[in-house]
Amino acid sequence: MTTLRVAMIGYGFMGAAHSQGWRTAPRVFGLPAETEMAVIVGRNAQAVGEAARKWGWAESATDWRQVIAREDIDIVDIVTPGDSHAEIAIAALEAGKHVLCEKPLANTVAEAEAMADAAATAAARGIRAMVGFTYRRVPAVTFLRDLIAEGVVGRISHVRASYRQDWLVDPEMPLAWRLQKEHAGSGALGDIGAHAIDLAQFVTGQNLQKVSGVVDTIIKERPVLDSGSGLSGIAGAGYGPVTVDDIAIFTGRFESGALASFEASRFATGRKNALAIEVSGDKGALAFDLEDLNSIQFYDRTVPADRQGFRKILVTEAEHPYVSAWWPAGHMLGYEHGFSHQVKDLVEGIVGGTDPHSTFAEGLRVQRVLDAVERSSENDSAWTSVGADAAVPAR
Ligand code: SOE
Repeated sequence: MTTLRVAMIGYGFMGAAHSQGWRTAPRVFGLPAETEMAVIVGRNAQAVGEAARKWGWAESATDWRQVIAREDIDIVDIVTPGDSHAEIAIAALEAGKHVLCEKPLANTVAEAEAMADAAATAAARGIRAMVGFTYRRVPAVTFLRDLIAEGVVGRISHVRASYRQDWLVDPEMPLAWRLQKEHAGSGALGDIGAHAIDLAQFVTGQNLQKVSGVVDTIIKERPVLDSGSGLSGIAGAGYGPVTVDDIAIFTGRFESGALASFEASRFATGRKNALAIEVSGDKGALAFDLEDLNSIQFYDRTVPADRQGFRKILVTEAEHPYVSAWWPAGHMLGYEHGFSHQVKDLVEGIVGGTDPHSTFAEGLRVQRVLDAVERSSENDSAWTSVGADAAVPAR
């Protein structure tokens, strides 16, 4: 059995989540290749050394270019802020490494286009590239997608998707990298709105064609970070400008003509990590809520009227993807399991010679929607075309 040696670039929150996936997936799923957590890379030698020891990486390093040039590295896992995704991913693909890149794919459409082109070129050499929309890998989400594909809701008229958090309601929350456009590309829109957009396109199998939206920054200045705080931010004192959105609200129209409403907010007081989607059709409706991630809600209009109502379906049976590797029916999965499922699908794609979804092309599709929302907001919320990516199959 071959061994795939992994280098992870970055060591923040997603570094912890991805490390959990690399540690756990090989012990839960019968993967078709061995994987080794070879090296973790970060700029601060002491901090990344501590991360290596804490999360189980064999080595730590501070120069990503030197690491991706190593012959003994097969996979590069990018969990850095968005401003370095394109440079690292393209260099890794050109060096013949398989790439897993955190979402959103990039900070701009131009960067995402270059990454998708590099991935297409690399695919011809058997190199795989994947972007980390892990909520697709929650069994309940996959089941919701499969039911829609079976036609249980009929013709879709409306999709509602929202991702609401409240970690910025405190005005003294410091000016972290996620609040700086040059590092993050955008705010709630790209960070969590990207998940809502990808989810809506994934479960419906349709791409958004045009959007109309508004983005807003509620608190314009925040305390700059003490460089010793561990958060990558602006070293110094005083306050600095927030240069990204705190809230994004937009509508969309799918290629079928169905309408969608989206909300991405970091000011939704009381909502900690509330991703939710509801798909309404002429035969019924389906809904998923991350705060109850082991189940879906199904409304069936085809049963007698006195029996109609949203009913909860627990998605923990062994028949569902990923579930049988974990626990018996009714024993719940959590947020972290999607990262193990992501590792499973990537390794199987690499060994099987297939591009695991979500591909860079699908990540580019999401990037085009993000860009269109920002252009719409700059143009008095006018309807704005997402732009054609005919080659991107909506899953
Ligand atoms: C912060 O908003 C964040 O960590 C996102 O970056 C992740 O993608 C999301 O899954 C949880 O919240």
